[in-house]
Amino acid sequence: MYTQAMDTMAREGGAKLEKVLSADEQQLQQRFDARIDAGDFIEAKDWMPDNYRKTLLRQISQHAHSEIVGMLPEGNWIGRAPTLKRKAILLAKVQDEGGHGLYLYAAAETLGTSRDQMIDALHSGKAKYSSIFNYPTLNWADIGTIGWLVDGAAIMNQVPICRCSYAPYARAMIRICREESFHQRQGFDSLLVMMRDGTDAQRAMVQDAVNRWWWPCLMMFGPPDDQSPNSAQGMRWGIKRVSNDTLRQKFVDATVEQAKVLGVTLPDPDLKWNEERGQHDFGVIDWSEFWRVVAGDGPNNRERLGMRVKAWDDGEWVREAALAHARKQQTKLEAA
Ligand code: BYC
Repeated sequence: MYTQAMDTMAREGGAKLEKVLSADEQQLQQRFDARIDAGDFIEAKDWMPDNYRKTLLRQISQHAHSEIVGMLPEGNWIGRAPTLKRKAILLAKVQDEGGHGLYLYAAAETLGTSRDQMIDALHSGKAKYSSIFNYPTLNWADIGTIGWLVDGAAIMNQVPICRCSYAPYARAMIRICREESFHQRQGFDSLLVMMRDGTDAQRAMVQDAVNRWWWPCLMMFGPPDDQSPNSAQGMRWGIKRVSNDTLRQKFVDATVEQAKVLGVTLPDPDLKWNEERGQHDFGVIDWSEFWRVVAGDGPNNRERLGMRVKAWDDGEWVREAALAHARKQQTKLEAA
């Protein structure tokens, strides 16, 4: 049975009360559970339990916010890209991230929340976005490293979401993953050029960027499974298909091989192949840093949110102009 655990309501006094479902609701719930069991996709018009809707809204809106805030650390390097080719690639990538945010806001809107509500939650600091975007981009090698490691981690996490039980989210993810794959490759290619054809100083820049981004990238997958409050229910509902720890391990195993090709060292003395497990062992992640960043106290949280709010305020005239244009078109249509 799915959904039982979250379909309980807490009484004010603390005792739990089972939400009483009407006979019709019980039937709908059973049909929903059977569809999830059978691996069916749920569409926006289908009945769904309130907590399934809430969980999806939480995850999809956070994901959308991550794409939008994720434009900032790379966006500030567009004007400083070393060549025209790299500038064009970076422009396209940052634009893609904006597009991903919009597909995802649209997917979240199908669940009944307006885009304005979601954006208000982001700007007021109530909504989360990925911890990774609260770290600074100090030099050009950071941009390649974001593509290689951050987008690499994102793909690892996002490919299973293409099979998420909520169809509008799954459909959005198929398009997003295709583009993320290009993002990862361009990052790897940019670092490979620096490592193979660059100067010693450029190679040192790459190593320094990898040293700074490696651990925060491992944190992107979320807390360990036994400390992840949302995982069990998310997995039972088919929202999450693969656990945080499994994805993290897969990312480590894939990345070790790529690091060898690049000729960089991953900054973890405990990273080594474990013959028995057929996987790499790796060092202990500093989860206190992760929770600090998630709570708003990372190196760049305030700057990112401040920039985001400023971009929104500065863009007000564009939104007004677009609305005025749409109204004009509508009046013309009605008059024709
Ligand atoms: N950062 O119970 P858990 C990108 C929160 S963007 C911040 O495991 P869940 C890209 C979590 O929300 C990549 N918070 O949660 C863009 C929860 O708090 P709430 C973004 C995190 O949902 C531009 C609490 O910790 N990708 O690709 O089962 C340029 C407990 O966690 C993080 C997505 O959003 C974190 N890293 O699993 C380049 C993918 N991790 O909500 C690249 C979609 C956990 O209860 N999201 N928390 O207050 C997911 O797959 C899942 O939501 C997560 C977390 C795996 C992230």
